[in-house]
Amino acid sequence: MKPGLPEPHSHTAGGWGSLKEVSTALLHQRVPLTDAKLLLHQNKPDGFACVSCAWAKPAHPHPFEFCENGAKATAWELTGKRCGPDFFAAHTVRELLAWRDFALEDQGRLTTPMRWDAASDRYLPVDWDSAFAEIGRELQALEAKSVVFYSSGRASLEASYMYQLFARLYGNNNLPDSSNMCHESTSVALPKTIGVPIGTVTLDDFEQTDCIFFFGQNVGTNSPRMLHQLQDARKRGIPIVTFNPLHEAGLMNFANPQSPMDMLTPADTSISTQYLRVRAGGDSAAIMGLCKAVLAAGAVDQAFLDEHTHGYAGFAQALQAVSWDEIEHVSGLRRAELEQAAATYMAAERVIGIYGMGLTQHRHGVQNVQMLSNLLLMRGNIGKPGAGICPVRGHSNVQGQRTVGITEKPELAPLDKLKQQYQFEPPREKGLNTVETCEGILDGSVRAFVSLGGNFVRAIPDTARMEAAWPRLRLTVQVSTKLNRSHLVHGEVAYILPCLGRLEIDRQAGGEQSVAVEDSTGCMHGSRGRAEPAGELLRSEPAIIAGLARATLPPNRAVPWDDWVADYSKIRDAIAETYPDIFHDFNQRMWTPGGFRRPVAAAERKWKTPSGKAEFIVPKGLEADPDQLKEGGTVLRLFTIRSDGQFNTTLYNEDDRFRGISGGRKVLLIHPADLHQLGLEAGALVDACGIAADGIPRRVSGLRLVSYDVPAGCVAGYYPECNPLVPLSHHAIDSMVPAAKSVAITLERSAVGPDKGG
Ligand SMILES: Nc1nc2c(c(=O)[nH]1)N[C@H]1C(S)=C(S)[C@@H](COP(=O)(O)OP(=O)(O)OC[C@H]3O[C@@H](n4cnc5c(=O)[nH]c(N)nc54)[C@H](O)[C@@H]3O)O[C@H]1N2
Ligand SMILES: Nc1nc2c(c(=O)[nH]1)N[C@H]1C(S)=C(S)[C@@H](COP(=O)(O)OP(=O)(O)OC[C@H]3O[C@@H](n4cnc5c(=O)[nH]c(N)nc54)[C@H](O)[C@@H]3O)O[C@H]1N2
Ligand SMILES: [Mo]
Repeated sequence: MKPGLPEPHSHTAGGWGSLKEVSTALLHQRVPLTDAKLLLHQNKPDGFACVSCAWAKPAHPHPFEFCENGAKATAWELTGKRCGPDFFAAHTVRELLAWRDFALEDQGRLTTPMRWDAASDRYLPVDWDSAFAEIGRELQALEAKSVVFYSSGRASLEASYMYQLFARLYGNNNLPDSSNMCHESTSVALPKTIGVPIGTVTLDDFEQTDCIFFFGQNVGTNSPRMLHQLQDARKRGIPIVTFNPLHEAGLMNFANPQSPMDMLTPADTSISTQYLRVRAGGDSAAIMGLCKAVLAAGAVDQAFLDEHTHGYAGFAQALQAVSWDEIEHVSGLRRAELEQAAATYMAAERVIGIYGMGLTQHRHGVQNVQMLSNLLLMRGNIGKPGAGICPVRGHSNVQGQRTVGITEKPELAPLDKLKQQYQFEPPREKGLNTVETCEGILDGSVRAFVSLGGNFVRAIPDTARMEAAWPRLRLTVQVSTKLNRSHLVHGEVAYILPCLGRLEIDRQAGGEQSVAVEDSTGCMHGSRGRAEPAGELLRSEPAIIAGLARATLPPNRAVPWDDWVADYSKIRDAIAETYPDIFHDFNQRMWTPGGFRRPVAAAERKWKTPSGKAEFIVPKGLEADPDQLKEGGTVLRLFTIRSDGQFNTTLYNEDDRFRGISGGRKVLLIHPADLHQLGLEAGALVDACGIAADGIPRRVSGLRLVSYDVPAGCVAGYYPECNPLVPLSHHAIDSMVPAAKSVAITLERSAVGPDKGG
């Protein structure tokens, strides 16, 4: 450890601290005891799929197949608190706009459909039929291409399928979703390299692997159930090599709260065997270094390269041409460290490459993923047991939404099939993704925003510009469980439509209904809600989509909205008809323990690329932000992170236990050498200022500096508090994922007083 740096945080992910956090969350949310017991059904065959992350659900689950954060997400949804008409009567929207995100969601579950009343600036209760009727009239009056249908990745396969059909029957492919801010870089990168848009590994591969490489994913906070697989791997003596600018607790040590022995013995399992503190944005360079070392050692799998790949010669040339100086400079890592990691890689026969937002949310987000694919391909580590590429998806059904047609790219939707199945002419024009939607709102070409879950206004870049443009929208419709900022920044006609969550019993004319979701490993699982609904007026997402569709679209006897809502197995039959390869016998197979897997050609070494081979892709350049960052001087590179106390824009609390941060989220983690160079001190309040090429001023005021062990030149700040600093134009080449992990900023001492808020 270098002198002058703070002590590393000795926190361990998991362990007794986790159990305490869970009971605190249940108490704070006033979850009734009967509902708390529901946790036993989480991620179990015949139970419900957790509403937190998308990590795989094993066929033989642990007695408690949930983690601290999954339990918190459950408590958050099963809360005893309610946000009904009385609450809205007591507060104008203008007043609520000054509230913190935490306070908004902490009002509890929405209970009643609400319509914004301009005269009183309040949301007033409205009945479902009048809500649907007015929204239908508004949508009919608008031009189809000016309406956007956003979805957040939590909605079930059934709801998502109905939603995409609604948009296409209405007349557009404007179906941006949360993955446009997340793993779209994966969905663009992998079809070009290995011919599938998703990862290739399953839980079985974790049992057979002999080495894991881990890039930019914070497992202890964001997919804690995966710690089971990592811990098992470590017990077998498998090396885990981690690339992350921060020393993340979950990647260092883990005590398994579901294994009493682990809790009683002080010796936690150490997770990473080598930890490389790459600079934010330095991964393409770091992986180039690994590949260069493999080439130099002559350790490629030549038979695999010859039989299965294309483009290796060009890639090898690029490896020879790149200098170690450049690799070291851009990655912030030393050649010796990278050679050591490469030696571990070469010593293994079966390697899994895992990654998250640290790779995807960059200008080179697509290239970063392709570089990982290049590394794995060099030694045949794709399409054999114990090896493969493993993007860790975010929301619990975000991968599944794409599978059933939520996409703005018409070529990815089975439009001819939909045409034949539903007797209509589907729109063929490319739709708007998240960034294009924002551009359309800014230039006035987008007039209406319909949202199936999520908190778009808070999740997107350029908060201040976007919030200013929002009121120009004619119509905003938010289908939600909890109050959030996207309800308060709204259009001229604005509705909040409260829905059931996945944990609740969904009673329809045909009895209690179940839904299905797809996990990160391409496995589909049934999910049955067990809690009493949070309110009598709530409707399910399928029922709300059907209500909107009936009120908006001309009658079409080929689309049986009412029958679907009465009995979701009929929606699944329709999905199976559209996608027989993936979903044949959907209703029979959905309760398979461990889920049923969709076909993943690359996992069998079938390459669905134009050349019929897996492709090596030569990187375009290693520098993270060629168009944005001036090296050195006073310019810092900000990467935005999630704390232990949040699920995306939902805040459970304001502390970040694993990183040892307390006293509010408006902080920047900064290296002591940068403090010194800038003449600032720990604890100082600063304004962070954007310095984007577009010249638009961007600022977040009153951030407290925390001296922290980040790579020099990089600072870390929380999402969404730092989103006003992310320029809308600063996004991944090709995938358009906002480059939230690499934003150029400068710091100024603040004029304002302290503000702990977020
Ligand atoms: N509890 C909880 N669970 C969640 C979520 C949540 O907010 N809370 N969100 C869900 C969603 S939608 C998603 S997408 C996932 C997100 O899960 P992750 O993919 O883990 O995303 P982040 O938390 O943004 O952090 C990414 C990690 O990358 C590191 N990092 C940052 N920049 C770089 C870089 O340039 N290179 C490398 N190698 N590392 C870097 C950060 O230090 C951090 O450890 O989690 C899902 N699960
Ligand atoms: N700077 C920066 N920005 C980022 C990121 C980052 O790392 N840095 N990460 C990006 C990523 S990876 C993502 S995925 C996006 C997240 O963007 P979103 O998915 O849009 O945001 P969430 O915060 O997950 O949405 C929370 C809201 O969803 C609603 N909700 C919860 N459950 C349900 C349900 O069952 N049904 C319905 N209808 N509504 C429900 C609640 O009202 C809650 O307030 O943010 C992105 N933005
Ligand atoms: Mo995400």
